[in-house]
Amino acid sequence: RKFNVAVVGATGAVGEELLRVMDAYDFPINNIIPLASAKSAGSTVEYKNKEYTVLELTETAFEENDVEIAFFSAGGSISAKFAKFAVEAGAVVIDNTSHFRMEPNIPLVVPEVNPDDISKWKETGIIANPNCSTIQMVLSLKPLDELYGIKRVDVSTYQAVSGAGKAGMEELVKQMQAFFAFKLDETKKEAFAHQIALNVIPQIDVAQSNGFTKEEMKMINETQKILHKQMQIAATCVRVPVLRSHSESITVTFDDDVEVDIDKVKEVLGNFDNVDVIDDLENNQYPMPIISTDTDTTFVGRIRKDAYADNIIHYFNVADQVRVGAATNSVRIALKWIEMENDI
Ligand code: 2RA
Repeated sequence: RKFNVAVVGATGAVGEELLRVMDAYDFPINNIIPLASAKSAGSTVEYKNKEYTVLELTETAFEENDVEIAFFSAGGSISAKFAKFAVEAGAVVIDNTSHFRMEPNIPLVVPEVNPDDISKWKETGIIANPNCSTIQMVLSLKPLDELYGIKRVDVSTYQAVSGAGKAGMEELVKQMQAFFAFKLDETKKEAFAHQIALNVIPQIDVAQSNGFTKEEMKMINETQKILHKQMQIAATCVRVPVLRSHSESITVTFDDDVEVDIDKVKEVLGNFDNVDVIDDLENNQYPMPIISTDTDTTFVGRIRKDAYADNIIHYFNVADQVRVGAATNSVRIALKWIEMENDI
């Protein structure tokens, strides 16, 4: 069985990547319906060497094109306005924005971690894709929680500019070019509040009343929802001048009575689906953004026991945020949904 698949936000960074990932995964497609704002309508996108014309996103576009699976990646306000029309047309919506994530009756899914939650899709017709920095973190937290039981997580992120879309990537590249032309002061600062080239910015998304940012609260709330556990979490999210892979320095505190066996920790991480361990410090081997970019794998390394407490470990975690953190996770959700709901 093959499906009519709409991609809302088809000309954005994640929309374009969705098409590439579906191609790589041989997604069972009958027809692709790329949808975008009136501004982008009429342009074309490519799928399996064939060009498709981008149509304007309208309230009737889903019904008119018999859409069965609709990926949304055009911002929260677009999902808020248009997802219901896709559902009314009979499609399952896989939403990559933050709009629906914390609604209790909408599943928030990383297929390797909480696949069973997908069955809840029937209540609303919508499955939410978590925030990119959450996805790569829970992929490593899940096997660790199963092994020992996690009490607390402290994470600092080093997030790539692709998290702010194509505009973020272009801004970094332009500022780097301007630096070499001695014109950095003249470049625009639109995607980020400050210069991002040769800098790091300890703020992603807007301030919250508790002193955290919205990105940090997403990591906290979404992780608890996905893992079905109210563990303590503190996050500090930082933008760095890297193109498209997020890195995370993670400290995990296990339950009080745990005595960590670090070899066992490495074993369960390495055995988990789509997670690889690269961990040979003496030979300078560890995960880095340039290793994970353009891959569908979350890499972990620098795995070590705390110098003082037997129940604490530290490690470094890296993944391509456009793929693992967005497009690939959405495609994996869709493939799991097809398997579960269509008996394939
Ligand atoms: C960022 N988390 O990196 C966002 C994108 N989803 O800005």
